[in-house]
Amino acid sequence: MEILDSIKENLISGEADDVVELTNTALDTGLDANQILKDGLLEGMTVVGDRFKEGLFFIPEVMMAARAMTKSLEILDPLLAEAGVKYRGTLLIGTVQGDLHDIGKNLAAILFRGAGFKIVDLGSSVTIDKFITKAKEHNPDLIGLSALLTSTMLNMGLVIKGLRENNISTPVIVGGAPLTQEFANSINADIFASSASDGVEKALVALS
Ligand code: B1M
Repeated sequence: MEILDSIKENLISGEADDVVELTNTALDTGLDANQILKDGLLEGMTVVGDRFKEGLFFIPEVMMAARAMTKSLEILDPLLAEAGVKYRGTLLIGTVQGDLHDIGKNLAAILFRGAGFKIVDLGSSVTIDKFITKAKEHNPDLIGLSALLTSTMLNMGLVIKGLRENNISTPVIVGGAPLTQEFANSINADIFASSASDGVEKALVALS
C-alpha cells in the first residue's frame, strides 16, 4: 500500500516530521496501528539495520531513523496497547555500574525495538541491585548488559551472578567494544553481541 511504503521510505531517510504526518494520515484513512507498525515502521527499520550492518549507514542515520520511529510510536503505542498487540518479547537493558557510555546501548535498544521487542531501558551506570529489582518487576525475556571500559566490564559478571543467585534465569546478552566471546563465556553470559545487529540476530535465534 502506497502510504505504508511512504512511511517505510521516510523512516529509512530519517524524516521524523513526515513519518508522523503519514502515520496520522494512515490512521485517518482507516489503517490499523498494527499494520502501520508491521508493514511501515518495522519494514523500514529492518532496512536501516541491514544497511548499518553492511556499512552503508552510520550511527547518525540510525539515530535519525530511530527518532522517526519513536515519534510515530508515540502516536501508535496507546492504540497498540488497546488492541492488545503482542511484542516479540521484552528486553531489559542497561550499561553496567560505573560506566556512563550509552551510545552503543542506545543503538542496541533501537535495533531491538525495530525488531519488535518492548524495551525497558534502565539507562547507564546501573547497579546490580537495580538490574535484579527491575528483572523481578518486568519479567523480561532477555537482559542486555553493555560496557565500554575494561574496568566496568567486570561488573557484567557480577550482575549475572546476582541474577542467578536470585533465581532469575532470564538469558543475558552482553556487548561493548572491549568484550570478546571468551570473556562472555568466562562470565557465563548466554549471548555475546559483537555489534547491535549481531545481538538482534543471535537473540532472535536464541529466543525462537
Ligand atoms: Co570514553 N572511553 N571515557 N567517553 N569513549 C572509550 C571507551 C575509550 C576506548 C577511549 C580511549 O581511551 N581510546 C576509553 C576506554 C579505555 C578502556 O577502558 N580500555 C574511554 C575512557 C578511558 C573514558 C573515561 C574514563 C575518560 C576519562 O574521564 N578519563 C570516561 C569514563 C566515564 C565513565 O563511563 N565512567 C569516558 C567518558 C566518555 C564520554 C562521557 C566523554 C563519552 C560517552 C558519551 C556517551 O556514551 N553518552 C565517551 C566516548 C564517546 C568514548 C568513545 C570515543 C566512543 C564510544 C562510543 O560511543 N562508540 C570511546 C573510544 C572509541 O570507541 N573510539 C571511548 C560508538 C558505539 C556505537 O560503539 O559502544 O562499542 P560501542 O557499541 C557497539 C558495540 O560495542 C555493540 O554495539 C555497538 C555497535 O553496533 N554494543 C552492544 C555495545 N553495547 C551493546 C549491548 C548489546 C549489544 C551490542 O546488547 C545488550
